[in-house]
Amino acid sequence: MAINGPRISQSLSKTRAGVFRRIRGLFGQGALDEAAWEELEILLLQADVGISTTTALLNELRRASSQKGAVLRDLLRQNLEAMLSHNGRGPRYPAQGSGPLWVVLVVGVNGSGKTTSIAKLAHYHQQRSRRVLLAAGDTFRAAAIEQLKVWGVRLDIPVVAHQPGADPGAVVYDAIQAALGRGVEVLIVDTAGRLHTKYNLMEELKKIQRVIARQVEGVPQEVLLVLDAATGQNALAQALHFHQALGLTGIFLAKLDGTAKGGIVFAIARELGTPIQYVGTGEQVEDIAEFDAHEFVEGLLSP
Ligand SMILES: Nc1nc2c(ncn2[C@@H]2O[C@H](COP(=O)(O)OP(=O)(O)OP(=O)(O)O)[C@@H](O)[C@H]2O)c(=O)[nH]1
Ligand SMILES: [Mg+2]
Repeated sequence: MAINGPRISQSLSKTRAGVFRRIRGLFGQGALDEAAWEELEILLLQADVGISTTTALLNELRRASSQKGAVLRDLLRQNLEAMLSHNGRGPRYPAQGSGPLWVVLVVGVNGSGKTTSIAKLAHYHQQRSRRVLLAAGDTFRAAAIEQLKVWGVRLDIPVVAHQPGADPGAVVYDAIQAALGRGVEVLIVDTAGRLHTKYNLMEELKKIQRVIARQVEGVPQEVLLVLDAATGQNALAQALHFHQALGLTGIFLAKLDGTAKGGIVFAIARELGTPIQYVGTGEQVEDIAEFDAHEFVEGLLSP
C-alpha cells in the first residue's frame, strides 16, 4: 500500500552516498580481485551489517567468484533482498477488523524516537479513516506527557494521560476503557525509555502488557520496538533484550534519513527475525513509510 510522504529510497540518500556508494564501486567490469573482496568485507562491516551476517554473505558470493562484477552485484542484491523477505509482513492493522480494538504498544530506549514515531503512526491510521486514541504511558518524564499532548492537539487526536509519576498500568487501563467506550479502533501506547534506577523497565513494560491483556483478549496485537537506525550494532543488542522480555511483533526503524550506514537492517532481519514494519524518514508526521525489502535494497545497490 503506497502512503503519502517520502519513499524509502529518498530517505536513503545519505546511506547511498556513504558506505554503499563505495560498495557499488567495487563491482566493475571484471571479477573481483583479492583486494576487492577484502574491501567488500570491510565495507559491509562499516555499514553495520555485522560479522556473522557479513560472513554468510561473503561465503555465498565467493561461490560465484569467477563471475563478473555486475553478476556479483546482482547476486549480492538478491541475497540481501532474500534476507529481508519476511520484513514488512506482520500484524499491521487487519484488513478485516479482528475485534473491537487494535492496541499498539510502543517500546524502545530513551531518545530512540518513540513519541515522534507514535505521532506518525497515529497520522498513518488517521489517514486510513481509523479512529485513534493515544495513551501517555511514559509517566516517568513530565515532558514526555506534554510532548504527546502537543502531538494530540496538532493531529486532533485525544490523549489519555495522568500526572507525572503515575502508574502507567493505570493510564493504560483508563485508555482502554475510553477506547472501548468511544468506539476507538486503534489505541497507541507510549512508554518510558528509561526509569529511575530502582525500577526495572522490562518489568514495568510486562506489567503494562498484562493490564492490556486482562481487559481485551489477544491484545496487544502489536508490540513495536522503535530503534534509532544510527545506533548500529548496539540496536541489535537492544532489540534482543526487548524481544526476550516482551515478544516483539515488529520494528519501527526511526531516523533512517540520518544515517550513512543502514546495514543494521540486515543484521536485525537475520539475527532477530522480527520484521521491520515501518521506517521513519524525518521529523514530521508524514515522514513514515512501510518497509519494502525490494525498494530498500534497490535503493542501496542500484547504480
Ligand atoms: N531525522 C529524524 N529525526 C527523528 C526521527 N524520529 C524521531 N526523530 C527525532 O529524534 C528525537 C527524539 O525523538 P522522540 O520521539 O522524542 O524520542 P523518544 O524515544 O520518545 O524519547 P524519550 O521519550 O526521551 O524516551 C526528536 O528530536 C525527534 O524529532 C526520524 O525518523 N528522522
Ligand atoms: Mg518519548
